[in-house]
Amino acid sequence: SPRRAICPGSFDPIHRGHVEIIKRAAEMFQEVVVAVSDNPKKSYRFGRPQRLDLAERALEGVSGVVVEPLDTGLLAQYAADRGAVALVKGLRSGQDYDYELPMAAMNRALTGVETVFLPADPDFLHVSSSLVKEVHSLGGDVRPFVPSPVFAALNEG
Ligand code: COD
Repeated sequence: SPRRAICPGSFDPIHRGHVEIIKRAAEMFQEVVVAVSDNPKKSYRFGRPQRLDLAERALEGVSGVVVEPLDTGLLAQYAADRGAVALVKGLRSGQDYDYELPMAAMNRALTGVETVFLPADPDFLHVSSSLVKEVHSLGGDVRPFVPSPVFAALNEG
């Protein structure tokens, strides 16, 4: 059976830091599922269909990668249902690590799914969905940080 991994996230919107981590995961695993979450407690700039569509377009041509919705529910269960051996997360800082470590331990305790941490590429250490949205809304040029379909979507409204 294929060694499958999950790259979960809000992807609101997907940016180049995400794409870079997903491509590295695709080198390590036979199949990578990019799982676009929907948390009813979160308010998103882009609705889930658009976040899915932008992720698909940003990852076009990257082999071994599929984009799927992650419905409300346990990520660990979702991973187990798909037979995934690992979750892959990018780490930008010690703060990311402090946030991710208890979730990694909890997910492993729940279903045995491992979490693989990849250090963020230094070129994208400063890139996050929230900063992309803020900089763009204040008139800054975010083209270096996002795939072009995302730049177009940010300009649409
Ligand atoms: N470089 C490298 N990696 C990056 C960068 C960057 N510049 N920016 C972000 N990342 C990584 C993040 O570390 C993260 O791992 C991933 O990309 C996605 O980022 P976001 O911001 O789109 O996604 P989050 O952090 O909002 O995703 C949250 C999850 C969906 C993972 C989380 O809410 C979850 O696990 N939900 C399921 C509910 C559940 O099971 N809860 C119990 C958990 S124990």
